[in-house]
Amino acid sequence: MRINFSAALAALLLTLCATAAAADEDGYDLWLRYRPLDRTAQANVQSQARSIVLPGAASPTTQAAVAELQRGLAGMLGKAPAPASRIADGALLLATPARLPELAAVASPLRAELATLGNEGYLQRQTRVQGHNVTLIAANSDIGLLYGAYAWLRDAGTGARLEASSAPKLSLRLLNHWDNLDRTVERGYAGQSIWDWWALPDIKDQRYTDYARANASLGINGTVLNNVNSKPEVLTAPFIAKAAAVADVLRPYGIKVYLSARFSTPLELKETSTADPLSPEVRAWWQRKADEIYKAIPDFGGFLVKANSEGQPGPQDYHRTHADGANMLAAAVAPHKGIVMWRAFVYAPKGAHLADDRARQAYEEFKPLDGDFSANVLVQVKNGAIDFQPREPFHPLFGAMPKTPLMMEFQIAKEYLGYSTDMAYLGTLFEETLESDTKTAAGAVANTLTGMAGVANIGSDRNWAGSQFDQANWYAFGRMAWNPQAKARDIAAEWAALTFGPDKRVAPPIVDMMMISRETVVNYMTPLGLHHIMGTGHHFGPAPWVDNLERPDWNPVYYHRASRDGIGFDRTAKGSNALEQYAPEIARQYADPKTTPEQYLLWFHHLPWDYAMPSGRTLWAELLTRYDQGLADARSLHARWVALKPLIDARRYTEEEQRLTRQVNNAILWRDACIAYFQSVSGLALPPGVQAPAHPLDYYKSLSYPYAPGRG
Ligand code: GCV
Repeated sequence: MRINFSAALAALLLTLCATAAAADEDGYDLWLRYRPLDRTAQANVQSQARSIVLPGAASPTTQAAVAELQRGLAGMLGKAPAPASRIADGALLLATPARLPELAAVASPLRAELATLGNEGYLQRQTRVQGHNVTLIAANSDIGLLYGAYAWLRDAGTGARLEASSAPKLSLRLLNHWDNLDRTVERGYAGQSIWDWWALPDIKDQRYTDYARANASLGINGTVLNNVNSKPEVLTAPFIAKAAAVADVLRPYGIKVYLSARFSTPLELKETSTADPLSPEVRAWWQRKADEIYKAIPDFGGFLVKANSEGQPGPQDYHRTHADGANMLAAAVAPHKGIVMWRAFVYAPKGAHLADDRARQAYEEFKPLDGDFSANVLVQVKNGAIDFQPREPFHPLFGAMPKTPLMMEFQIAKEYLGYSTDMAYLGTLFEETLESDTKTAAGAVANTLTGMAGVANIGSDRNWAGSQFDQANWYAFGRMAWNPQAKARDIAAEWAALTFGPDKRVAPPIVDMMMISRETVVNYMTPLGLHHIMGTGHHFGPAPWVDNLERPDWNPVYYHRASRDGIGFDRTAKGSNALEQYAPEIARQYADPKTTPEQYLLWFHHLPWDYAMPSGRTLWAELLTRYDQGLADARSLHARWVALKPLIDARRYTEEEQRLTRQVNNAILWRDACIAYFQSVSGLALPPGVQAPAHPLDYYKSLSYPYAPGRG
């Protein structure tokens, strides 16, 4: 027998490569995996980074940049260049005008370009410096260099062309942790809080540094450490020391620490006799407290406040306005250049007169205060007027408060979208909201945004986010906070290549899965503009029948209003008229069901079951079609993943396969329970071909989940 040795060797190498590519991963490295590149890419990257040169003295931030470049190059090339002090051909040169005076020279062609990039932007260029061909990462500050280093590594890892230059479009790019001091996480589905308050300040987990690296790689520049449902203790000396220890770790990475403040803190700590924001005693207390915090954390970002909402205390308890409350805190932090982010997520307190429509309340309370807030106050507004639903039209406050800086708040944790079990890539949700302004001449969203906040999905799970695919939501939030005009598909492509490798057989099909995943969830949970029909309290699973909670607006029946005559919430002039809160162009368009986008139909209209849909089906038949579509797409997500099995490491493959199987079951549950319920209300037969629910309605009503995760 003749053996073809070269063919055998090639086959062996292929097998070895496939095995190496499929080595198990646990997801801890996130998108900063830095796995070996193929030889062509290696040669290309190596030619740009034969040495790493940083003129001038190192700072903690440049040390982080150089260390990350070395880590990345060691992973991708197998060997990292040592830092060098001399510029030579092939150097990767990190420079600011202060570090390399020729960048500041009038004759420098880069001077004008750098001037447009602000403090945090960066540019990358193949150029000649001091007679040598170099790859230059230039910025106006060390933090710009760090961002530039991460961008260069991202491009190297995905094979992307170097971005010429980039600067953040929003100045505040924050994570909001809903983490409690006992390490539980409200609406957290990824284990305990990463902040080990008990062990701090002495023990600073390595995870804090890796958290800082991951966030800096996206350009996130602030983090609120604790839950908006805050406790007074977080502002006592021991906790200030703990927060200071975290701040020390995050500082080199350009991330400021903020705290959620409970409005009644001084009163509850028994250090004042009231929490009235106009009381001199209270104002003096907050001033002293701010001074104390800034002594420990000189670059403390400021306070996030949830007031007069869901039982939280606030200025209205003293017949003061949100502006009175926010401005009192703002005065305390202003001397230190701190800010206050005052949340607009409010709805009528218990016992008070309930607005006809909960969706109206934030606008009603805040719009009249436009112009009353101090300069260092931002009003933080959820993306939609109800509460992080699988789909909501954008919040009418965007565009309505021209004199007030607004921050948009998204929820990265998927409280209403199947936790960390169901795959739902939120890039498409963020994009849909952020591009809303292109649909209205009044320019609703982008014009008024000055920052973005994302309720974090991070926890102590090894993979950080509860599932591999939930990492993509953290990633997409960060990339869109840097550039709200970025496209969800581009971001998914970047993430998939960094997370699963650039193999064309892997990343593109994963991107296609991600891009349909959130619509899939919308279809099997709340199609056609339905909303808030989830289980009570935990918000898991369907419960459209719930009608007995103490507040009307906690009940799903309040939101879907289904009866014999039809379904949907009439928010036109005939109903709650929440539409009047939108720009006139939007209000006009959405006033007529024929011109309302189908995805918002039942959000704004109550329509008869036989209403004729553009598809030619009745509304009833369309609703059933959407539920079936959701289930079919959930099955398709699973099948597509199974097809990728040979190309994905066994550990991550199995983790996701189990989740997608469960997602199919969740989709069946949602579809069947909602169809059973809406049929019981409409009294209509299922059209031929539509499969009847597996169980009678009472079965679905009997299901309960007392131990569902995520409660605060
Ligand atoms: C932090 C929803 C959530 C609550 C959350 C609240 C908020 O109601 O269910 O858990 O509380 O939003 O955003 O303040």
